[in-house]
Amino acid sequence: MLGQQRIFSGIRPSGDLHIGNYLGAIRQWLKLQDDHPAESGIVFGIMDLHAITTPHEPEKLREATLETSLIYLAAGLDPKRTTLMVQSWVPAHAELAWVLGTMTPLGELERMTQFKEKSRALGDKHGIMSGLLAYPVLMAADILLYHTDAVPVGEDQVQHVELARSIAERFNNRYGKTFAVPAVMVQKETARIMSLDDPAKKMSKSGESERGYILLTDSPDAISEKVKTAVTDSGKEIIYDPVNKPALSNLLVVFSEFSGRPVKELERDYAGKSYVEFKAGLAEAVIAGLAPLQSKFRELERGRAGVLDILHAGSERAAAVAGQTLAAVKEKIGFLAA
Ligand code: AQP
Repeated sequence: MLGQQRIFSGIRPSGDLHIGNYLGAIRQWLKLQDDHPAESGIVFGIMDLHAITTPHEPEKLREATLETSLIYLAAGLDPKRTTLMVQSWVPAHAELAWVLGTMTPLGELERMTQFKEKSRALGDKHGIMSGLLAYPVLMAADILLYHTDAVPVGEDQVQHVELARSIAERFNNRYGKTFAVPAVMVQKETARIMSLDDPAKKMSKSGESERGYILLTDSPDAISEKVKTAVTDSGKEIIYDPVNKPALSNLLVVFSEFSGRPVKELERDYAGKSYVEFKAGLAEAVIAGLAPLQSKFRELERGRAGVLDILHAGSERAAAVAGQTLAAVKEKIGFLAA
């Protein structure tokens, strides 16, 4: 029953946002905002507690938190229709995560693909902290606090939403119905935008090379340059074939999403043309597609105080709902009322 669903999602401010975050998450959120009445309860967070689960610099985190909120607004999220909040401003997230962590078997967390990938990447250099392992428990708390029905995410987060479902079911079975069991919501076509310099890896903020991602704030020149150097596959044909032409297929998806033209139509238009011509068209589409967001972003950057007001108001609204859920949880697990 669309139109009545409670929605929650968020992004961790671990760096500048890229077109994978935009196509996989934010664009889905905009559609949901349009399809739902304001009172249905849509919450989008800036997940700073999650950002400190990997190495970070304090000043950069503060800056990225503000920048992420500017991107939310510049992309078109409307604080009158959705609740925009900062995770660390609503202490119920950390409190509920502690409770849920006491009911989540270690083995379930160790099985998480993102934990395995990120701990491999951090390796011996930084060490692996328990917060990284507990990340999905905190994410479950984020989701369950708002009685969320659906969580719109990219593919890499699906496993975490599934874990949130089992944590909710476990709690409900033990203590009686307390949480809604959230459904995962994925936009199939854009669920996994791949890196421009390695189509086997997803585009990522913490990707090794800057050439792998296009930032939402990249200049037209930077976008053209990154598209120009994006890897392609052998052969000359411009066709969508994810198995044999993974790099080109990824570029076709990005092209289609930014131009609004179906992949089939692009294949027809570029039949017999070169990769150089194709890439020129792609760069143009991405530049034009991001232009409205970028100009709004520059305008918002000049009035940062207003943005803080929006975040304070949103976080206060979020805290009221989250506080009620947490109070019910505390009562059920047997904490003495304060
Ligand atoms: N490449 C992607 N394609 C589609 N969706 C993506 N998302 C991330 N990368 C892609 C989706 O964006 C939302 C926010 O993600 P996040 O920042 O909270 O965490 P992440 O998934 O770990 O994103 P990054 O960019 O890879 O960040 P780092 O490098 O810091 O870990 C989520 O809905 C995610 O699925």
